[in-house]
This record gives sequence, structure tokens and C-alpha cells, in this order.
Amino acid sequence: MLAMSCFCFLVFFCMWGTSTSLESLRVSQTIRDDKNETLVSAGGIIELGFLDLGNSSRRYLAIWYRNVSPRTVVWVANRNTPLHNRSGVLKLNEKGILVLLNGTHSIIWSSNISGKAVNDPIAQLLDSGNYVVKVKESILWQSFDDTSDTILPGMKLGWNLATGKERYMSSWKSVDNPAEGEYSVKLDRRGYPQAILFKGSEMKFRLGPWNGQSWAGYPVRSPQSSQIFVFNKTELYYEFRLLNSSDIISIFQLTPSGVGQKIFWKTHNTTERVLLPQERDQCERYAFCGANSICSYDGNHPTCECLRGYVPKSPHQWNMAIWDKGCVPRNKSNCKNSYTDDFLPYSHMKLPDTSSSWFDTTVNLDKCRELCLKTCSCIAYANLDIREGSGCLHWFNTLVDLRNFSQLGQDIYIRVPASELDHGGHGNMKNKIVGITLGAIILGLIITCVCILIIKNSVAAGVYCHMVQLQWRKEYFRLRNEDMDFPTFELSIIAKATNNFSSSNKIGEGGFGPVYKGTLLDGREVAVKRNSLMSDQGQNELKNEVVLIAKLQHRNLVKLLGCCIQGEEKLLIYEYMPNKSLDYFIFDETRSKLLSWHQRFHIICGIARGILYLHQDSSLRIIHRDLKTSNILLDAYMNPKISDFGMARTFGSDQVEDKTRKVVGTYGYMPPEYAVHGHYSVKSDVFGFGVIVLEIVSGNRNRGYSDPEHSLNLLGHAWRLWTEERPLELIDNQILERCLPFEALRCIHVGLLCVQQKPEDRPDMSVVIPMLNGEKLLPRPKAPGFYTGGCIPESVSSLKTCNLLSRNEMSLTIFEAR
Ligand SMILES: *[C@@H]1O[C@H](CO)[C@@H](O)[C@H](O)[C@H]1NC(C)=O
Ligand SMILES: *[C@@H]1O[C@H](CO)[C@@H](O)[C@H](O)[C@H]1NC(C)=O
Ligand SMILES: *[C@@H]1O[C@H](CO)[C@@H](O)[C@H](O)[C@H]1NC(C)=O
Ligand SMILES: *[C@@H]1O[C@H](CO)[C@@H](O)[C@H](O)[C@H]1NC(C)=O
Ligand SMILES: *[C@@H]1O[C@H](CO)[C@@H](O)[C@H](O)[C@H]1NC(C)=O
Ligand SMILES: *[C@@H]1O[C@H](CO)[C@@H](O)[C@H](O)[C@H]1NC(C)=O
Ligand SMILES: *[C@@H]1O[C@H](CO)[C@@H](O)[C@H](O)[C@H]1NC(C)=O
Ligand SMILES: *[C@@H]1O[C@H](CO)[C@@H](O)[C@H](O)[C@H]1NC(C)=O
Ligand SMILES: *[C@@H]1O[C@H](CO)[C@@H](O)[C@H](O)[C@H]1NC(C)=O
Ligand SMILES: CC(=O)N[C@H]1CO[C@H](CO)[C@@H](O)[C@@H]1O
Repeated sequence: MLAMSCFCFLVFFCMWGTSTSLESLRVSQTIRDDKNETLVSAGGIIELGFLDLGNSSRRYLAIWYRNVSPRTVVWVANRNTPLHNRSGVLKLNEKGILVLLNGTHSIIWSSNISGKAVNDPIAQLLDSGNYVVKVKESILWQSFDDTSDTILPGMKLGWNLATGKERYMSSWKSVDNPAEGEYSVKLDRRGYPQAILFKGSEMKFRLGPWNGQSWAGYPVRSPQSSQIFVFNKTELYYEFRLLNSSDIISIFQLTPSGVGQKIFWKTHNTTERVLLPQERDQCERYAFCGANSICSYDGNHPTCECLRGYVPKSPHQWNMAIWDKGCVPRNKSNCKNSYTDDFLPYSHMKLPDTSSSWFDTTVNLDKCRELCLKTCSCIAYANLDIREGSGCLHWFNTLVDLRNFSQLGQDIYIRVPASELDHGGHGNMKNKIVGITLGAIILGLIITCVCILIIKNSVAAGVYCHMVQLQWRKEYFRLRNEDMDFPTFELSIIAKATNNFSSSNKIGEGGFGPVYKGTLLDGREVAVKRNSLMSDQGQNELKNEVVLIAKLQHRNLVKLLGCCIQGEEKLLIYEYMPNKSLDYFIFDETRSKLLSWHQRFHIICGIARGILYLHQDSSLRIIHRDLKTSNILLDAYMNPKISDFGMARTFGSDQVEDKTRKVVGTYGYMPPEYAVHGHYSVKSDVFGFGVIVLEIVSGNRNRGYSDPEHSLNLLGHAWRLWTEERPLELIDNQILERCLPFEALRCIHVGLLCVQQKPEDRPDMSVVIPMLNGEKLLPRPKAPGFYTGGCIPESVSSLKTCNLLSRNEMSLTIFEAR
């Protein structure tokens, strides 16, 4: 008896004497509530002991951060079985099981591993917040496996697929009752795994599938931590780690009201608690818009919009903003024609519910598309991992819970039947069909007429034929007009929209006149290009542009909404691009920070696709001839759109080079053969593209740039760095830290290939795109064409305006001296 009390006294003494250093419990040692005993981790960061919460007298065995306030409990052992007074005792038994006893020695809670006696187990509290029972180095039990409402760095949320054990977050009932509440966050293993917030068994919010960087629907990233997602045969989990755990505490907690929040403290000893803001809006609510529609949030209101090719299931309700019925296909895809279906890309999207999706991590995007096309019920595909664009995800039958973000998010490709792809819209298609049918009928009448004439040369037949002829002409011209049919605006409407072309509405100066911002009566914002009355070519260029652009439809080309030709006024009305043009960002010290490497790469690829469309894919073949950063406009999501086709020329499809007496373009972007000899070809645009790429990567203008040591222009500078094998020094300092070096290097390489001296050395745009994507081996570049227009070489040296022109960035037209 005496020995026993002596032992107890020793234990007691140890605990008080060195209370901060006691960090573990051995067999037969205890932690007693009535003695205020606790364990403290070695670094003094974490404490384990008994506490009550709020006003309640219930006592809990818990783990909390020691020196932050308010006191933050991160784990509770007996969350569903509280003690009712301070009689609780924690013990480690000889089987290595932690047991929590109440005043009458009943087991209130245990770490619950059945087992036999083990040799010298120890229960140690770690600075990470993990309470671990181990024998030597092998772990018998750890509190990190027993997740509650809080995820600590290093803790896994998900599944051990080998044992089938799930770790999920579950909220407390209330702030003073840690019992299991109604909210939980789980990794759903159906289809491609996704993290979901549940209320009971009801899905409230999908954090989304993992996209390689973050949860697709919860793209919050904090600079102090890295996020990890593991999905293989044995493990499926999410975890975050602190980059520097010596000065920061960070946790992810699910509140009793179902809000997931990231909290951090800047030091270990502080009351300064920071909540990472989380965007919360109605679009977050699971399936807010029903099936097959996109939710978008403008800062005030959510809006639902059917996907292309889908119509509201219940139009009446839909019009009253009751959206939950969603949308249905306008025309059920008929799988016989599935090979004519196409896919429309949607950017900045939160991917839809993946619970019945199919995935493959080894399939690339092209193959992914092909497989989807072959499967009748496959209605959308996307990359699994957006970092390098790898892996493949398919959806079937319906898409649920899609939304768009203003930034972030990813691309998804939605299947659309060919019948929905007519860009003129449904009406136009119908008109054409009607036209063709009418044409056929009239042709029939003409034949009848000829027959009648042959058989019976009568007056009646003559009259009949005359009528047929009139009808035919009327129909013919009606169809011709429809070809050119796109909206014309009244001058008065445009004048009103632009405040009578007031200077405050002026947003720029294009090649042939000023550009104004206007707001139409319906609130739509437009850009109005007013062709200068002085310009001689104005009329021709205008016609050229109208006809060309009206026929061109591509997501990387600016859309022409209509025109207005009234008297001397010649106006073109375009969609308005809120983010101005590329030069506005990349050449400005503060704004260039806003364009991350990821966005810049996205822009480069977009420009390349736009040019390829002009050169090859559109029904016409077009050389832009004035590609430059100020002609690359940016929409609200920083998608690039090529503008200013006033100087473009069409070609017959086999005509790739021409010679002109007029040299048009902008110095700094003109290839040597064009500026000097007036030769232009698709390769002239490739040169302009190369310059733009190098400007985007470096953040410097080709013209006006001169490197300090060698007074070379940007191309010369890039080439010098390349030959000196330090090309990465070209990269804009503003993006250096976060850029992907291999991607940037590839862009510089492709840029240099595009600005080769000889046109035949430059790649075609169709080759440039796989080159940018890393799908093609890159040849070694030669020295670039150095022509920068500082002044014009011999052949056109008679030009008086040399100096004047070299000072500005305006497009210009000069005549070749011959
Ligand atoms: C334990 O702490 C409580 C409240 O702080 C105090 O009232 C009580 O006397 C302490 N008990 C012991 C044994 O120190
Ligand atoms: C706790 O008790 C105080 C005083 O009795 C009261 O003002 C407060 O509202 C109570 N808090 C809770 C959560 O019940
Ligand atoms: C806890 O309650 C039991 C009976 O309810 C009592 O015997 C015991 O003394 C109490 N212990 C403490 C520390 O209050
Ligand atoms: C201990 O727990 C047992 C079983 O839950 C219960 O019957 C007993 O009253 C409790 N004793 C105390 C002192 O709370
Ligand atoms: C799964 O990933 C985990 C963590 O990276 C690793 O420890 C484990 O060996 C992997 N299992 C398989 C089967 O690859
Ligand atoms: C982590 O933070 C501490 C304190 O701010 C600092 O001294 C240390 O250098 C940092 N370590 C790293 C690897 O950044
Ligand atoms: C935290 O601050 C308290 C006083 O506010 C001090 O006693 C303690 O040593 C500090 N702990 C650490 C880990 O810095
Ligand atoms: C699509 O549906 C519309 C009306 O619902 C119909 O007029 C049209 O013929 C259909 N198109 C195809 C290709 O089935
Ligand atoms: C989302 O898409 C809709 C429809 O295309 C668009 O009107 C809206 O501006 C977009 N919102 C965001 C935040 O991207
Ligand atoms: C506290 C606790 O979880 N106890 C469990 C231990 O394991 C047995 C059987 O496996 C369960 O019945 C207990 O509920």
C-alpha cells in the first residue's frame, strides 16, 4: 500500500515538476482530470487533457493548441460520451489500448484495438497534434485515424483502400457539444473520386474532383501550404502540409453550421487568427440549376443557362427563375450520326458531378475525345489533371452541378449534335433549307416551262414562263441577301449608345479610325469602330472586313455583331472586350503581375488556334498581316481574341503567297521579306506570332527594347540568351517564380522558330500548336530575322516618314518604291 502511494506520488511529482516535458503515457501511468493533469508535446505546441466546453459541465478528453487563443480544440476522444464530473482518468493498458474511465471505473471511451499484451507500449503526443500509441516504431493506433471536425496538416481525409477504413470529417452538434453533428465532408468513391459536403445523407456542396492542383469547386490555395491528393490501389486521400511549420499553424475545420473553413495563426503564440475567405454563393449549392445547365454568379445573383443544344425542361418555370428542373437536349443525339457530333469547349468551369463518370489516367485529350465520340451516351469529356493536361474523364447521359468561375476552373468539352453547331443559329439554317427547297421547286417549274414551250409554243406558256423567271430572280436575290445577312444598326442607336461618339467613350485607335465603347438599350456592351472619313482605303477595307469577319466564327476571334453604313458613316459593331488588349497588360509593370504564367500560356495557345483557323480551318484562307499585341483583345476571362481584320486578305486555297505594292503592317512585327520586298504569305503571320510569343514571355516590346550591353532588339536579345544557353533569363521577372520552366522554355523555342529569317524555316501554324503542347520535337532555331524598322533599308529609303513612323505603334501603310 505504502509502495503504491509512493509510486503514485512519484508520478504525481514528475507531472508537476516537469509538467511541460511530459509528453507520453506508459502502461499504468494515468492522466487525471481531478488533478488537472495534461500531456504536452515536446515542442510545447500541443496539449492533451480534460476540458469542458462553453457553459456545459460535461467533461471531454481533448487535444488543443496550447498557445493560441481562443483555445482551439482539434480532437475530442469521448465526443459522444461525455463525463459528467471531473472524475475522468486516462490510462494505457498492457495491450496498448488507451482507456478513459469514469469515477466508477466504467470504460467511457477506448482507442479500441482488440489485441494481446504487447511489450512496452507508449502513447506519445506529437507536435503535429497526433496522439500515437506505438511499440518501438510500429504504430498501434493514432488519433489522426480517428478524424473529427478538424483536419490538421499531415492528417489524411479519405480511404485506406486496402483495409476499407474511411476517414471523414464530421461537424460538432454545436460549439459546446462535440457530439457528431449533421454535416460531414467525405471522399465519394463512386466514379472519379470527389470531395462532398453532406448534410445527413443529402449532398450540399461538391468540393469537386481533384484537378491536379486543388479541388475543382474549391480552388482556394494558401501560399503557406501544399495540398496532396493520392489515388492508387491502396490509398485514396487528401492531405495538406505546411511549407514551413516552424512559424505557422493552419487547420481546416468544419463548423457546426456546415461551413468548411481554413484557419491559420501566423505564430505559435498568438491571438491573431486568420480565416481564409471562401467564396460562397448559391451556385455552390448542389444541382442548383438542375441538369445540363451552368450556374454563374455575377456578384449579386445566380443565373442558370442551358448548355448549348439544350432547352429548359420546364420553360415556364425557367423564365420565372425556378431552375431546378434543369435542361433537356433539344434534339436527342441520334447515334447513327454521332460521328458528325462535335464538342464545344467551356472554360473556367467547375466540372460536373463525377459520381457516375469514367476515367483513365493514361489517356490524353485527343484520345479522350475520340473515345467519347464513339460512345453514344458520353456527353462530355475533360482532362483529369490540368497541370500538364493529362488523363481523361467522361460523363454520361446528364451533367449535374456545373458552374463557371471568373478565373481558375478548367476546360470541359460538351457534346453537341452537328445540327446545333450552325453558328448563325437555328433560324438561319431553317432559312437556307427553305431557300433550297424553294430553289428546287422553281427549277422544276422552269423545266415544266421549257417542256411546255417545246410542246406548245403558246402565249399562255410564254406568260407562265415569264412569271417563273420573275419568281426565280426574286428568290435568287432573296437568298443572296441572306448570305450577307447580319444585323445592321441604325446610326441614331449607335450614336446614343456611344454618347454621340464622345471622347470619354473612346477606348482606342484602330488602324483606320477611333474605337468607342457603347452600351445598347438592352444593356449589352459593344465596341464601335468608326472608320475615319479621311481614309481613302476606308471603304474597301471596311467592305473587306465586314464580309470577312461576318463569315468567321472562332472563340479566339473577336465577334462582329453588325455594322452601320449610313452616308459618310461606316461603323462596325463588335462584342466588347472588358480587359482591353494584351499590350495593356504585359508591358505594364503593375498590370503584368495580374497575368500569371498559366494565363499567358493559355493566351499564347489561344492566339495560335485563332491564327490557325484563319490560315487553314475557315472556309476562306486569310492572312491577317497585322498581328501584334494591341490587336489581341482579352475577354472577361482573359481569353485572347484576335481583332482587326481590316487588312486581311483572302486567298484561294492553293494560293499561299502574294506580292503587293502596298506594304501594310506594324514595325516590330513585320518579317524582313515583307517589309523589304512586300512578299507576304502565311509565314508573315507566323513571324508576327513569334514576336508576340517572345513579348508575352519576356514582358518587353520587340520595338523599343534594347538590351543594356549589346543594344539588340528583343529578338536579338532572345537569340543571344539562347546561344549562350541561358534562355530562362528572358522570362518576365513578374512571373518567374510561378512559371513552369519547361513550358516557358518551349515557348521561347517555338517563338524563335517562328521568327526565322527565311519564311521556309518558320513552321506552319498547324505545326506550331503541337509544338507548344510538347507533342512535337523542336528543331534547332537559326538566327532570327532582325528587321525591326528602326529605319527602312536601301530599297525604300526614300521614304520621308521613316523617323516619324518608327516612333509609334500604329499600323501603317506605305508604298513599296519600285
Ligand atoms: C484544477 O483547476 C481548477 C480550476 O482551474 C481549480 O479550481 C482546482 O483547484 C485545480 N485542482 C488541482 C488539484 O490543482
Ligand atoms: C453561458 O453563461 C453565461 C452566463 O450565465 C450566459 O450569458 C451565456 O449566454 C452562456 N453561454 C451559452 C453558450 O450558453
Ligand atoms: C463524480 O461523481 C461521483 C458520483 O456521481 C462521485 O462519487 C465522485 O466523487 C465525483 N467525483 C468528482 C471528482 O467530483
Ligand atoms: C460511469 O459510467 C457508467 C456507465 O456509463 C454509469 O453507469 C456510471 O454512473 C458512471 N459513473 C459516474 C461516476 O459517472
Ligand atoms: C499509394 O500511395 C502511397 C502514398 O504515396 C504509397 O505509400 C503507396 O505505396 C502507394 N501504393 C501503391 C499500390 O502504389
Ligand atoms: C521557417 O520560418 C522560420 C521563422 O519565420 C524561419 O526562421 C525559417 O528560416 C523558415 N524556414 C524555411 C525553410 O523557410
Ligand atoms: C507564449 O507566451 C507566453 C506569455 O504570453 C510565454 O509564457 C510562453 O513561453 C510563450 N510560448 C512560446 C512557445 O513562445
Ligand atoms: C431538332 O429539333 C427541331 C425542333 O425540335 C426540329 O425541327 C429539327 O428538325 C431537329 N433537328 C434534327 C437534326 O433532328
Ligand atoms: C459564366 O457564364 C455566363 C454565361 O456564359 C456568363 O454570362 C458569365 O459572365 C460567366 N460568369 C463568370 C463568373 O465567369
Ligand atoms: C469505443 C468503441 O469504439 N468501442 C468499440 C470497440 O470495438 C467493439 C467491437 O469491435 C465495438 O462493439 C465497440 O463499440
